[in-house]
Amino acid sequence: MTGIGEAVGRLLDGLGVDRALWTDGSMPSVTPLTGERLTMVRVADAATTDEALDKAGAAFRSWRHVPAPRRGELVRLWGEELRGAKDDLARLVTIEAGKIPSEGAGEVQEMIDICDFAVGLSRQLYGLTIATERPAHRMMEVWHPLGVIGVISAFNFPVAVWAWNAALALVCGNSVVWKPSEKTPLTALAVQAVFGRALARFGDAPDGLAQLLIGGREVGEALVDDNRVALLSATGSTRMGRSVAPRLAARFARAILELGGNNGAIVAPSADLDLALRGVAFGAMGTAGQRCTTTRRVFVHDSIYDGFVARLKAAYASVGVGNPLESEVLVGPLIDRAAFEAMEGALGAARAAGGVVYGGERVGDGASFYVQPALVEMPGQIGPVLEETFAPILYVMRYYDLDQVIELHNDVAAGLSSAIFTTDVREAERFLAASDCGIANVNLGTSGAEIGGAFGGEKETGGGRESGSDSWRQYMRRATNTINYSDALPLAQGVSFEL
Ligand code: UN1
Repeated sequence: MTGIGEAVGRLLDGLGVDRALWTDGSMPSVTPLTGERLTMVRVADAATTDEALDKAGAAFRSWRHVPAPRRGELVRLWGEELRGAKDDLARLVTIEAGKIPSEGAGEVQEMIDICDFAVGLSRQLYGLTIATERPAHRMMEVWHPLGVIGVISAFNFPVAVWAWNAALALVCGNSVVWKPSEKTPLTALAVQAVFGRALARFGDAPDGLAQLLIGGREVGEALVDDNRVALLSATGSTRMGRSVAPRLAARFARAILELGGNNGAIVAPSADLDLALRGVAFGAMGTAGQRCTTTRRVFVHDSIYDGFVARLKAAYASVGVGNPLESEVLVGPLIDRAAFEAMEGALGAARAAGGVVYGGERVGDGASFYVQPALVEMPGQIGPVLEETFAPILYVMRYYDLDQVIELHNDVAAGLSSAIFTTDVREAERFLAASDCGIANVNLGTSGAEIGGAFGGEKETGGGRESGSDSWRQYMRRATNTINYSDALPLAQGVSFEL
């Protein structure tokens, strides 16, 4: 094992991950920091998956009867354990997903935050009491646990997205089966071990309450197609969503889809340009452009275009790119060769469509893929600008009129996140009223949402909502109960049916 391999071994041992799970398997674990293979991870086969779903069903049938505040206690302990393991988990996120240390730590913080949120929620699974038209009747809605929740997560948020789903699902009385990205099995094993510590302290949770299934496409497909899974929450590409959504619909399963984004920001003439520069730079270059919320398009008003874009180019030219374990950089590696090739392809298409590309060069060589983030001045919203390329490419376009640019902003297939930089309250409100995205911000970038809000987007982003606000309702089923406490039987809508 190499230096990184040994560091990973120490981290996994320290977190108490069973060595057999990550030393003698058949699926390679690779770090994008150097491109080297670290270990061979054990994968679930069809029989293991089948058994896991049976166990999850049994766990649900028991857990659903545990009072919700007591279920919250498990999540409270989980949050405590995560606090203790934060540094180690963050380092693993850096090693496996390539995030810079502060973003690795931020991702673990998202897990802690959603645990806190879910603990409070465990005492707030409220339903409504509704006025009835019949005398001496009471009508109310009650929320019940749903069943087994399947979670498919992506490499770029290898642990937080699982926690968003699992923390809510568990306080709502469900069991969880998780298939992480094939690119990030080690962080999955690590957070599962940390969850195991909370389970041990909790004491009497049913076996199989939250299970991890590492494996390839077939494991994900089993979760999609199996009737034992009541709700599937899947994060990934729109292409993946297109295949998953009809299959879930065919068996009337619930779906939370969090798919592609093609997020735009508008920089208006009155914008605080220092703030806008930082907001756009973090949104576009942060996480090496590999967030679903990454800023991919920026529309700059003609009156400030030249000055603002010159400053943006300078920021792009000077940003530190490299191995975040070795030096203080802001941009780590792309996840793999395919990501690099997709970036090259998009830049080629942009040039062919009349775009002028700054940056985008590969930094270093070998088995890892570091790139200088690319800023591309485009003559219009054409060609690759219309698609999400999961890499640090920012398409820059000039605009003249706010209404026109808002229309252009909305004229893409995805609808996840959006932003405007302006100090003009009318412009801000016009944008918020018109943006067709699930997230719309003023004077901050498109990425880096807090867990308290509902997270997700419209159109090809899939329509699902995770994390805060009332997203929890998706993990429960609602029953409307009407109780007649009279000795008469008045029928609704004035219907008469006298025997
Ligand atoms: C994702 O990229 O799938 O808003 C999730 C953000 C993060 C979550 C991103 N809190 O950028």
